[in-house]
Amino acid sequence: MDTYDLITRNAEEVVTDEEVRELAADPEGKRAYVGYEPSGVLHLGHLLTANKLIDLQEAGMEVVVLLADVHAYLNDKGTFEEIRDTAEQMKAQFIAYGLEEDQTEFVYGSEFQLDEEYVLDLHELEVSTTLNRAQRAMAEIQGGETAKVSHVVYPLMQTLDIEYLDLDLAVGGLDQRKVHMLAREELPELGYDVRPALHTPIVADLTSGEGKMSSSGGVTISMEDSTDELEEKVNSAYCPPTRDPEGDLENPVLELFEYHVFPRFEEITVERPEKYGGDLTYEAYESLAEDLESGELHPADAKGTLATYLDELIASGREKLRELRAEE
Ligand code: NAL
Repeated sequence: MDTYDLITRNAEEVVTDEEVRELAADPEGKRAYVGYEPSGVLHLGHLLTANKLIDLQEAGMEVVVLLADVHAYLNDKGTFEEIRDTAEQMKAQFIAYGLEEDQTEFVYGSEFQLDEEYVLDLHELEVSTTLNRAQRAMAEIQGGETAKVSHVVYPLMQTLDIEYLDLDLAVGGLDQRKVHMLAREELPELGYDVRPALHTPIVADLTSGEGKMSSSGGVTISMEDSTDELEEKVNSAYCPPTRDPEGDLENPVLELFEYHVFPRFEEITVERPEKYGGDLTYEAYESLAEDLESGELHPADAKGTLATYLDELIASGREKLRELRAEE
């Protein structure tokens, strides 16, 4: 695969395409990052951006994972000590998933965000940014609670991190786009360079095909799921055999194949008894999607296969999580 295609595959948006093309022309040693508010258990939402980091490593870039402990603290996710503990667990699960430790730089936000120079730059950004602008940037991340002062500081710090981690590309889910747009506007105010951003899609809720998978109340697949739980969740997923004519609903089963399974396996095999036509193998997502639409591939077989591959993907992270919990 061509480097630009590898860097941008499964991206919902790149800002700007021209800047990313420039990066793709000379990716060696360029730095990309994703930041995560630490959480004790990784779910598929985390793994979607992790897959992108693996693509970028393959393209020759250096990847930085920011364990955003101070951001989680600002977003009221617990005591600082609790957040540091969950960050450790998160890091261990990422490594188990395949972000190799010698190729990935894991950085805690608190390692540099409390330095004098950083804090003074932050205050300068607070002066140059309107409250309204910062609130809008944060709306999708914070999800509708009454904004606290911490919620407007948060996107300003995310903006500064792009400079302080010396990054060439900011990566995040589509819910991060407004923060990255703010960063593109505000970094030049401080005399810093504008950086391109790449956004991954938000996967639809598994049972309804609407909204986002990681939202509370919905069904989420995580490193905590046993093989049986995972199978049960995938089997109850919304999987219409044909595309919704209105186009409002996504097919979460197909999305999981596209964003999670095909990027990590060369070839997918659907095991079927001879009397149902025997095994099917696919090297590309499109051919599987076409077979589902044409009726060649039954939704039940698609789900069974999806569950098997997802189980393989989360197996080592699940094992790691169990080890960590046994130590506690
Ligand atoms: C992502 C998050 C926090 C801080 C960051 C700093 C730099 C780059 C990315 C960052 C977490 C993210 C979330 N806002 O919603 O999980």
